[in-house]
Amino acid sequence: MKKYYFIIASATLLFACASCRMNNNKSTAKQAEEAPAIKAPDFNSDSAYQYVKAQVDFGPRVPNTKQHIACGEYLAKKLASFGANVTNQYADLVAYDGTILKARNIIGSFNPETKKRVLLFAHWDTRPWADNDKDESKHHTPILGANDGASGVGVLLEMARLMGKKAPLIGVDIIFFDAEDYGTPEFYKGEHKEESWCLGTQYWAHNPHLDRYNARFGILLDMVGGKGATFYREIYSNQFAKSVVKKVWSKAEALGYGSYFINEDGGEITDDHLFVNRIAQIPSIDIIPTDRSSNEGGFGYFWHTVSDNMDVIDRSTLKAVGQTVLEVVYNEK
Ligand code: AHN
Ligand code: ZN
Repeated sequence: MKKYYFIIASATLLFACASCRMNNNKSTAKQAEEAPAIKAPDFNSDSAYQYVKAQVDFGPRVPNTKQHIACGEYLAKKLASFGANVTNQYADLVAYDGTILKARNIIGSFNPETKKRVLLFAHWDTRPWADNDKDESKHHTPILGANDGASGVGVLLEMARLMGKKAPLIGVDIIFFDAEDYGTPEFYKGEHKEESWCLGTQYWAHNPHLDRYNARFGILLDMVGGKGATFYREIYSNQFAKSVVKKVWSKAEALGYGSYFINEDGGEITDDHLFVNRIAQIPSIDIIPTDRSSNEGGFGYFWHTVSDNMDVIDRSTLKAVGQTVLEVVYNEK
């Protein structure tokens, strides 16, 4: 008799436990979708700003110059100091005019053993010509590229610093691509091909640093430091990676950065993400500004001009982009 009681009692207990667990699962399912896998760290915009400035302090980072070599060393050392697994990809790439560019893609990996990965990228080279400057005499002057080059890299370095202190659940690969901005200059009379841009990215997409490399998605940060920048949903990003656009723009909105990330379509931009999409077939988006204040549209009045210096960089924009992308990454599991 005693034994039966015991069996019934434990069966009841078991059942209660199971249903209780089921209830728990049900009630937390929705929260789990929204709650981050782990809490994202706080993006420090002063730190990011310093990483932008450190690059600009080298001077223009044009391929085949000593400033470019020195900055490449700095970037690889920085990633390593944050605990990333660093791979360098050196390549001789052919520019629109036949110039051979001694290029270096720099890859920093966190959680390298994990198959679940996210790819974050930016270009680190700067344009050899201020060919969009109002002053024609400046058209052959190399730009400092505080926004166009250093800003995306600066934001990713700050993210790398934070990931080194507390890793996200998934693996993250940060790639600093070279030779993005050696695309055919405006003043060139010959043919203008879109493949003259993003040479480092095209090389990597054909020759990834790891055999059969893959990632869930990719995010490109291009010119993410401009004062009052507005990021519209770029067309190729919509075409290749609509769900990623949604993920990022709705995260920005939820964090209160809706005045930076505008929930409207922008233009169609030939940029590093296009080749990651087309060649490597990793669904990737571009966070890139559209300046609707000027009638020209474009990426801001300082784009490809000698004015692209530290004066155009705003910590608040770095923060909006950095915190948004951080939260997206830490939300992956
Ligand atoms: C073109 O101007 C064709 N694409 C913009 C890519 C770019 C240049 N991003 C930064 N500099
Ligand atoms: Zn550029």
